Amino acid sequence: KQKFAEKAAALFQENRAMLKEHGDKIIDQVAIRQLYGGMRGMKSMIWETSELDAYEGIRFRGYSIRELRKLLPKAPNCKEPLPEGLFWLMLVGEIPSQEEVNWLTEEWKKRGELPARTTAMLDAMPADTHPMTQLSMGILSLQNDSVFAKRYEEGMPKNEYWDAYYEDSMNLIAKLPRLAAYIYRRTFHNNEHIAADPSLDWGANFAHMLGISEHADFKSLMRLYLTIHADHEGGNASAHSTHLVGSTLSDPYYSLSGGMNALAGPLHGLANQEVIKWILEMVEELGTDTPTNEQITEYINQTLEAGKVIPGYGHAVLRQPDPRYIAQRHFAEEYIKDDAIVSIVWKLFTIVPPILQDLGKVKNPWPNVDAHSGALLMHYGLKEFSFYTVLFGVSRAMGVLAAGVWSRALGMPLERPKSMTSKAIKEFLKKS
Ligand code: FAM
Repeated sequence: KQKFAEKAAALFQENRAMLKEHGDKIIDQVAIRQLYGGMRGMKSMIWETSELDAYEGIRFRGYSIRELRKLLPKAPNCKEPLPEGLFWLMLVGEIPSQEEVNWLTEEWKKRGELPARTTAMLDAMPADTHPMTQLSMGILSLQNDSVFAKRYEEGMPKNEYWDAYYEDSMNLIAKLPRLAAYIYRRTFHNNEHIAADPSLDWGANFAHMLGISEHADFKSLMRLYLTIHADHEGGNASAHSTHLVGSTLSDPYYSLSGGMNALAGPLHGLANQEVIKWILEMVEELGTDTPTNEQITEYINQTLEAGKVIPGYGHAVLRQPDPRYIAQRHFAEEYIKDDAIVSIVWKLFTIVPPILQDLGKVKNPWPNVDAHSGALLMHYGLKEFSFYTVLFGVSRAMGVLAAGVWSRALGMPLERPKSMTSKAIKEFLKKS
């Protein structure tokens, strides 16, 4: 917190001076197409924690996923990074030492308990409530304890916003694995729960509480998964929703719940459930888990002819295979290369892109993060794919909340862009 405070105060002053001198410089232009086209590519916000390059993919504070898998501190006997380290990096801007990450692990353990009202509320919901609905509501049920909301009500001055936002974010991230594991066990395992193991780090403890496999490799997978899904710069729907809600000075609970509602859409985070559902339906329809290239091609064409998208392929910004896909592929190559579903995922990598390219309209024919994740989870026994987006959400919380702390520290105002009507566009065109 102290390290963050020093860095944030310095950047706040720097930005003030920079804006005084350069605030009126034009950094981008807006075409009418972008107003109708989901604001693609429009530079419109500040996001400190990560930046996306269309060809290289995501970089967290300048580090690629490949570099982070080497550089971030690790748990004993595990090759994958501890996600706690990525949170530290996003917040503080420096690769943490092992001691610093251990401190964060311990801190989240202390803050991890769920209040009884949250589990009581979840227990009162029909078991077939989608896990993402349960996650969003579970997060909101924690809002009673918001430090930010309480201190705001008591008259907190602006220069303390970040401090209260930080406390809430730390509390919320600490609780998310327990909340998510509770949702999983109540929905799919007769409401039989597994207590947290105080000897484990954040990601491994999550894996343990899910109760699927005590295999060390599954814990490694969870650490990798929670690291690579954390952030994808500010414009993606879950990040931008969290950012927008937070800009009204709603506290982190309201903000993250909003972000999770955006993640729950099939064009965004829900794509991970859609991918595996689509693959399993293919296996069932063809009656084999070793389909030929011709059979897969036929199935892809059927999907497209039905007017549907191929889940896990395409991206609003990326124009190359997603490095988050590649990281998961490397994991699969090392640990589970003979898995039948993984083999289908790899075949799709060669078959889907030329087909999408031939459509002539798809800007990125390559796989995104969601094309691979389900096959890995299935292998270790996490087969209930309607839960997959919750895993994405637990990870995404780290990025969007770290960014939220920065937004409060930098004094970001209420977000309020300008909208236009089609009539106004016509009038503009008449005049131009
Ligand atoms: N399969 C079939 N058609 C696709 C496609 C795909 N995978 N990806 C794009 N297209 C179509 C798209 O529907 C649009 O068609 P229309 O003009 O007829 O509406 C056209 O190609 C141009 O789209 P684009 O400019 O290439 O993509 P967008 O920036 O509009 O959309 C995605 C990006 C991700 C929504 C889109 O590629 C898609 O629907 N992919 C499948 C769903 C998916 O995997 N989402 C997860 C994205 C992931 F990274 C995440 O957020 N977790």
